[in-house]
Amino acid sequence: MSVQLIVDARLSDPNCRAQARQRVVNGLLSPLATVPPTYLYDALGARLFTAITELPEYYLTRTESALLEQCVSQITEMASGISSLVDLGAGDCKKGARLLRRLQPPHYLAVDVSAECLLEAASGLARDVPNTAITAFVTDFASGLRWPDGVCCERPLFFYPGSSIGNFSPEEARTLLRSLSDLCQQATTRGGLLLIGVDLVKPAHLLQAAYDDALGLTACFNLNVLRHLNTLLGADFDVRQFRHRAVVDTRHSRVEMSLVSRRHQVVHWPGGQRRFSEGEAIVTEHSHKYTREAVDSLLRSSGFEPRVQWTDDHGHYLLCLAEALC
Ligand code: AVJ
Repeated sequence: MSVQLIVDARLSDPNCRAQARQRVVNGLLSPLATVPPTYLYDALGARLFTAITELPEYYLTRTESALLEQCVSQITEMASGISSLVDLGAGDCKKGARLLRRLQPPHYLAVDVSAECLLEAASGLARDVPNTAITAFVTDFASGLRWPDGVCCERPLFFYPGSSIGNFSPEEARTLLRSLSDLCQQATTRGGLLLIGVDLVKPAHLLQAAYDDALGLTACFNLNVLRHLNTLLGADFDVRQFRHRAVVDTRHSRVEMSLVSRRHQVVHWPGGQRRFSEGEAIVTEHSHKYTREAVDSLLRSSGFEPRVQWTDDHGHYLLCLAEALC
């Protein structure tokens, strides 16, 4: 079966693009400068992140993948009646593929903001699962997912791995998850599922090492956002004049990643500029960490009932299968 590609019209609409650009500029101009973390993932950024997942310090990906291997049979059993596997932030579809081969559902919907490798990856899967219809859907689902035109997934299994949910504040996370449980309500046959991976609260030194690794890959990943902004906005960030910083903020239960100005400097782009004093930071990412209880209450307040939770022996990472409440 061939792969159907659907691109959300909002992504190519000039008005929407101008608005997105304006949001980036507003973030740079706000008193505490910020850049939305999605901009970390241009083509090079995505490769740098893949490299990070192979670092000994970055336990997240490895731990999640081992957990998934352990519980895939149980998941397959519990998700036997689903109509669609909805892979959120599918990227190269590697994680989704493992579930897909086991589940062999009637439909696979791979969703990502970047078309870059999505279509190719989704097409590559078509041979492995000949009885599954595959749709590649390019859209930004950060503030809520909507089905693409003409597609409605009757009884979906949402797959949201990688602790990507951690990039949102708890309130934003609730809004996103709520949009997923709402989609389950729309369906005529009830009983949508969510399989989500979440990084757990742990001693600060482990988080510090994971987000400021010895090789400096995370520093490259973080600094690369400035190159991306140069291309995107036509800005003149001098990458050498900023340094990577990762701070474990136990009060907010998150790691804050930022870029600190090494000296007083002015950065320009067409139509604007921003002055940075020495030591002033641009926040590029928050990575929220949850307790098991906090995951439960996040899910419950978003219209899901947690069914099974799996954690590794160290209690570093959590996979949870939850059911949408009707
Ligand atoms: C892909 C968002 C889960 O927060 O751990 C890796 C990204 N940032 N190193 C994370 C990331 C710094 C990652 N997520």
